[in-house]
Amino acid sequence: MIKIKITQGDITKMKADAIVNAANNSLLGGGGVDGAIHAAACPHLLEECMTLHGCKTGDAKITLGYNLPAKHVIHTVGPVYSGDHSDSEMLESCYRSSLNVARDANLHSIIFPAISTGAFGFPAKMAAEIAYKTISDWQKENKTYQIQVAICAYDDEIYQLYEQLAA
Ligand code: AR6
Repeated sequence: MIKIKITQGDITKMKADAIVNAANNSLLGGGGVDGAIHAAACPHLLEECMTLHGCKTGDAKITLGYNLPAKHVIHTVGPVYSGDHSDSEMLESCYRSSLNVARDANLHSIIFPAISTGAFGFPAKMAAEIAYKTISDWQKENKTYQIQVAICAYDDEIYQLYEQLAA
């Protein structure tokens, strides 16, 4: 059965096999959820990120979680919203790549923030629909792989959008 858990709050406090970071191409930290994850994890996260040599938009790379309650961080890079059709494809690719990385690492729970909806300016409603649909499609394509997937809203607007999609 397809199931996506909806949560709200600070992803850095959440326990899972992996939380996803909405990073930038350098993977060397920034503001928003990226800054919060690096601050909570300890400097060893940055050291490990330096060995990864960045990440392309739409791709995902995994590290350990260090001091976070989550065992791993899957770093993905969302598109900077421009209004072009490729923005949606890139956002879809972030969710898909992160889930593939989690499966390939044999992880069984993952929590996503609302990638690209902060500093990168992706409209929240469109981003929520892409997140929900891409995760659902992936779950259908990977029926035999057991993984709990949660989407984490930070603010009320995105939380309401997720609730409406799940209804
Ligand atoms: N827990 C959960 N969600 C959060 C948290 C948190 N602690 N903090 C913010 N959010 P953003 P982006 C939500 O800007 O748009 C960084 O500088 C936030 O409300 O973190 O992908 C990177 O280094 C929003 O809904 O990521 C990049 O340069 C969502 O997380 C750039 O920002 C994403 O907002 C990436 O921009």
